[in-house]
Amino acid sequence: MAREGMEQTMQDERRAFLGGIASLAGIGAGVAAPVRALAKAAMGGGSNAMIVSTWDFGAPANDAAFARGRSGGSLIDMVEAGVMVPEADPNNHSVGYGGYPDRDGHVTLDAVIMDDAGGVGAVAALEDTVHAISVARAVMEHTPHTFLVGEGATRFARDRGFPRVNLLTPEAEKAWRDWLKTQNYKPVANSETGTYGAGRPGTPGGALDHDTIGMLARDASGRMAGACTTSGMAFKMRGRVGDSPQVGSGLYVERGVGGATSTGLGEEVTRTVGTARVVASMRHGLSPQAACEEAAKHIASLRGDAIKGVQVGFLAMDTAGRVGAFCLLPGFTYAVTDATGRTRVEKAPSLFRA
Ligand code: SD4
Repeated sequence: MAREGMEQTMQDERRAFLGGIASLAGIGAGVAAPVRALAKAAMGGGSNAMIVSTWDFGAPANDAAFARGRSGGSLIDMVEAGVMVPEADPNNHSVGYGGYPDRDGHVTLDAVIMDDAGGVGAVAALEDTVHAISVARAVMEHTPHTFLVGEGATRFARDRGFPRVNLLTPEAEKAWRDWLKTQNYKPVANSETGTYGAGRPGTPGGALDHDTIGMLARDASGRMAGACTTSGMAFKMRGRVGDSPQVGSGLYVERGVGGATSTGLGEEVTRTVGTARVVASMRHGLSPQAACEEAAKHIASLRGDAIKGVQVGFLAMDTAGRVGAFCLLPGFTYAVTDATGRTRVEKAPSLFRA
């Protein structure tokens, strides 16, 4: 789809989404848990928020999130707006539109969004929809559930007015057809910072294999929210769900403590409920940095040789705005936006040298 077409689609989608919220707002008193969830989710945000997100391509996403806060958005509005940037980017081959498909040629998306007041929405194996994060938000705000998957998630997206979009771009289809010749599947560490867009080496954020954005936002009072979205591992088995949409694996946020998000080979995070572990360590007094290190070391001691060459990265922020990041292999980067809106990209320290 041409860029203009994508933009039009996104505008339509946003309108449909906002229309849904507006009609709910008219329902009045005596309603429904989903509407109460919406009220809770609207807390926090505004200017002077801090934002962190995974990988170099987190920088423009953070900027979008910060701008949404400046224009009066809540923390949930901010993290949604932020991760929508890579979701809509056809050059990012593993988040949203343009993501690499599964083995059977279907692009399937996983996403979760979470506030610190018990609000959670997630989707997995969602198809034909650009903004998985907005569908996850709709699950949180307009259903009594926390997680919809597969055909049900896709049908819910249609019912909520999210337009049907073919996510498989010609570039992604070509990569899949090339892969079919060998069908060699091996996750490659740090593919996220390799090439960005076919034939455009050297720009950050590309993914030949897998990549994800996880984002955490904290307002001046210490309230927090987070989002995580991905198309998961390229050429994965049909039906495979990674860590990203699972609360406690791809993302966890706890009021009064902080939040954490993960990236890398999802199976290694789900085995250990990695982000719930990071936040639990923070609750018990570890700094965000020490908590990320503890979780990565736990994976290493549990898995031994099985994680040779495997990347996992954790990124955490506490309610005081302290940030920590740690990974198994060198190469995991993350973007930090301070309360003035300045963004920098940092390299996380690693457990192993290579
Ligand atoms: C997954 N954790 O589906 C995701 C992929 C990822 O950076 O984060 N890549 O396993």
